[in-house]
Amino acid sequence: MKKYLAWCFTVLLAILCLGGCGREEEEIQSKKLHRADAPVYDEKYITVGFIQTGKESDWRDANTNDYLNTFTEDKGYKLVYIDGNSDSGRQVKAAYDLIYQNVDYIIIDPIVEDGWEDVLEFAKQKEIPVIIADRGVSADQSLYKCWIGSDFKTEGVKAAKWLQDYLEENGRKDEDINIVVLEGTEGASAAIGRTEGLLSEIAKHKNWHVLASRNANFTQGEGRDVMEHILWQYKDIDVVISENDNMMFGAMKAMEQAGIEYGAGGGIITISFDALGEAFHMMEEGKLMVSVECNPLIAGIAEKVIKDLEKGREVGKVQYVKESVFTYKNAAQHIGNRKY
Ligand code: GYE
Repeated sequence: MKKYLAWCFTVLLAILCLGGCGREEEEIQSKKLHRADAPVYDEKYITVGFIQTGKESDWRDANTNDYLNTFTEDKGYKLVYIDGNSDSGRQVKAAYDLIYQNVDYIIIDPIVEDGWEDVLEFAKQKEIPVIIADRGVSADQSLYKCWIGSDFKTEGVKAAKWLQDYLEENGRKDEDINIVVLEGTEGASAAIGRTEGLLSEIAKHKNWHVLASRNANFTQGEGRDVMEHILWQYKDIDVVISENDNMMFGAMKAMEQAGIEYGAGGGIITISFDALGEAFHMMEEGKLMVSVECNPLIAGIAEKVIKDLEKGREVGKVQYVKESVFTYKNAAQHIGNRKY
């Protein structure tokens, strides 16, 4: 009898263990591979999925290169780079794919703020940490580890404050000032914040008037097209504020074509954002009068976050990058030591 009981106990234990191990195995599988074609990443690397917005600007290229140079195999990373192709739906789908592939971390530069809740919820369920970088998302902060990027509203305020100082210095404080704004992609936090900052300051000046504020999608081509239309419509423009350098380069082409003067030498006052290489040349030439810096070097901070998370440390929820303001007066002095 004793022998029989011992036998029964052993069998029961084996069944329980098998059931338990099976469930565990199932769980691992469901976490690992939801699709037959999902790649299996080498465990010796930390696999980082990076979903970029696209290739809309020089800023974006600098930002992409920064990720490619930071998350390298010799430092122990496998970077899965995905080009969002300026399509927010494609970005969300890519996030699902990365979750199914069970990468270790996901970094997203979201094109627009909205539409991320479900996929972030899913990543959280699957315990894949997500870092939001550059532009933000409207989803609840509990759905991602942290956000790293620029204070876009402050950038907008800085641009308007520069204009105020410039007009004062040039005895134009009380003149009526007609402003044109070229906005970045609709729904993108870089555009939302900059517009908000600009408008909050513009509203403080009764003699400043916004003639037109139009979306040109952060691209040079659209900057040129939109500016062409604006120039047909309005003759008395004092200031063009472009929410990035590339749209301003396009707008400059449109002004040149229309024979309209702009820049430090006289004519339309030119203000933009980013302050990347080409903008410095334009400022040196006096074509661009000011560029509010937007720092694209975010990957190093993202890497630090990942290192901290690997060690089980807490990370700051909101992390701003450092940035400054450059003008046609000081560009020459800084151009030599610019990293982007
Ligand atoms: O200013 C612009 C770009 O999100 C900060 O996006 C970024 C903006 C940048 O394409 O040039």
